[in-house]
Amino acid sequence: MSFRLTDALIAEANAPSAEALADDYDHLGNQLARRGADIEALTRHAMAFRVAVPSWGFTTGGTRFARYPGPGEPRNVYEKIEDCETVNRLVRVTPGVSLHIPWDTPDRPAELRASAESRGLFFDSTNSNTFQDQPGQRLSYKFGSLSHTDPAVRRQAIDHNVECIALGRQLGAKAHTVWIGDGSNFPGQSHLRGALDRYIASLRDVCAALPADWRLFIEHKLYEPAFYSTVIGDWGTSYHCARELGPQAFALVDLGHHAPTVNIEQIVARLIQFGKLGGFHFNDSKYGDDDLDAGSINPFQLFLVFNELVDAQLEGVRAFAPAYMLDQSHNVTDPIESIATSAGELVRAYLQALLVDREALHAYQERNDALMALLTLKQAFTTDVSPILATARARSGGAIDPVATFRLSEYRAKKVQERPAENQSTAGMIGIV
Ligand code: RM4
Ligand code: MN
Ligand code: MN
Repeated sequence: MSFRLTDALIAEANAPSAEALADDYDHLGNQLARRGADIEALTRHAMAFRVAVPSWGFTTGGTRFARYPGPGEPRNVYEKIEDCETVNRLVRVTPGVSLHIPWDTPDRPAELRASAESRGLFFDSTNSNTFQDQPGQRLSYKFGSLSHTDPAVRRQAIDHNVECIALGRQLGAKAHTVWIGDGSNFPGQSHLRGALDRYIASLRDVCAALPADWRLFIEHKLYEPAFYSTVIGDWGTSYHCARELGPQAFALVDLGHHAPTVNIEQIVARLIQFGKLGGFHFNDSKYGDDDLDAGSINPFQLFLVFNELVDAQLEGVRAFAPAYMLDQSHNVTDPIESIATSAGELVRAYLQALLVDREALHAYQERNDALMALLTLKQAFTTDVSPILATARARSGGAIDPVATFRLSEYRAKKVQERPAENQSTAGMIGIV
């Protein structure tokens, strides 16, 4: 039997801090009541929040240069599901799992689904990979995939996406995410309009394989691996494709996929307004697609994104059900600790956004009182909602302090015993064939 984080262990870890938490919660409740906010309603919102975890985030990610695998890391998708359960048991808001194919293709899908369900988890989406060649692959993606000049390569990439959807159906998923690395490295290398035409034509074939209750998410990214032009490089292109492809296609915003100065919350607002916001890959970024932990670099930006989401939610904007997913790469931390913490940072930003006095903000906007509008946002952003986060977790059976509880459990040390290292590559992406 493999080691699991039990309710008893979590309760034991919670016990010593329960009284102090109750005090802090009461104090915050009184403070918020003076502002007209109901702490119990906020706690219910925190308990109802959901974000999916990425299967590919449970092993050390590495950089282009090296990967330093941690001891006791999962060696396959079945062991990754154990770690997903552990995160969800700690934080109780992450029952959904996104799968990367073929990195995490199960050889026994029915067994994987049953294992996930027995742990209170489900598969929310599949992600395709046509940005690498796999061993034995017939045609290469060196010069692109869905937008390749050669129809045979495009067909191979389409077939891969269709296979991802078929697998997702077996696993009970309801969405498929497409990110491609297609683009060019030199001016003149690629016909810019032609490449986009070919991409859209390919995705039409992928869409034709989508079950009626599925959504297709199109993920844009500014650059990398292509360094001169990228076919789906910005939200405008993604939005155009989503419109072309019809009602099941949406744009997905990965927070790390924009130039450092771009106003991401405005992109979110635009996509909401146009009915094409599909969801998010949450992470944080200092320079580019850094895949750092959500809220670790720019928590104010994360809050401003949630401010747009809450604003739209309260207004009941049409076609508004964005999927929340984490997409991070953990190089120097334990992936379980990072993912659990990041999930908490999203709930934090969500609660802060719920605390915005929208009536006051609206009035200041109408009067063009820029300073008071900012201060209204800042009042919400600077409220320490930690006691709500901890209380929501504890009431759901989770940990008051997820990282401390995880460490106390010695989960990783137990997994070192259970998961003796195989021939793990320590090469970074540069070393991957
Ligand atoms: C890409 C993009 C995709 C992710 C891959 C691993 O930059 O963010 O969502 O699946 O990386
Ligand atoms: Mn992503
Ligand atoms: Mn990325």
